[in-house]
Amino acid sequence: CIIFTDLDGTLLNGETYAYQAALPTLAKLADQGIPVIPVTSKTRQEVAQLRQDVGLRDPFVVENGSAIYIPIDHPGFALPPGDDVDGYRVLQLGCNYVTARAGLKAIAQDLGRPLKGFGDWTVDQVVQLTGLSFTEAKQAKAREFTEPFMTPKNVPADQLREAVAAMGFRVVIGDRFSHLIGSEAGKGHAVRQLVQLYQASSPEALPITTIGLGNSPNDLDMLENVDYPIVLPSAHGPHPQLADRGWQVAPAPAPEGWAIAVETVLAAVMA
Ligand code: 2M8
Repeated sequence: CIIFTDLDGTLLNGETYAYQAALPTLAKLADQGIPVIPVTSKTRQEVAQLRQDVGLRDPFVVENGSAIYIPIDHPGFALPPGDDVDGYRVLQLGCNYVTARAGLKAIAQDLGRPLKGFGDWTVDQVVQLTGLSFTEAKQAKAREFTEPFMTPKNVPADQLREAVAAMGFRVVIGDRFSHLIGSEAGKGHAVRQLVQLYQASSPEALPITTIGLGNSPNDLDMLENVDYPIVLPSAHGPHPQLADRGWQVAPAPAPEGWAIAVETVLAAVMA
């Protein structure tokens, strides 16, 4: 069994980024050897910090499925070929950050609107916009692949999507930020690749059960690629685009709802 999880609003509280209520469940999963794989729009530096804080040791997926980072001492499966960076084997799926930045400028020009992203803002401005601490905001600005930018209020979503596609990128449109992503990147693509790696190393090719947890439309293609998709609600309920799929909805927002939902689904899977 493998758990794939989004972070903001899913494992971490959407407003405060708190995760403490999930720690006992995370400790149990570690004891049982069940991998917990973050699949997030956050950067490698942000995820590395979180892994250290909560004691995760498994691979992780950064910047909306732009890259898979596998610790090179990871025992779960044989390392696939690739480059090593800072103790990780890196499987890059998306474009580089310089390409995303150039793409954002070109899209802004095409739309005739200024589009401002993390690369345009100081650390203090990112603190203001996100509520992250100074150190966390610095880690969020250390982007390698994608550019989060302020969602333009006066551009219809379809027009933004068209302009982005015309420049050869993908976009995940959020209420506050949208993310400009390389066309080959995606949470679903990364999840499929990781499942294949685990599956290839599974004794007697036993089928691996996958659980996925997410809270927003950018988690859709991750949730579509797991056996047990679970939707985390906010205080106002589940996101409308995830609510009508017939997927299980956690009984509370993150992090409490994450812990309850994981314990419940595991009891069912293991039974
Ligand atoms: C951005 O991501 C969130 C969703 O996770 C968003 O789009 O609102 C990213 O820049 C991420 O790196 C950062 O940690 C987060 C902070 O709220 O914002």
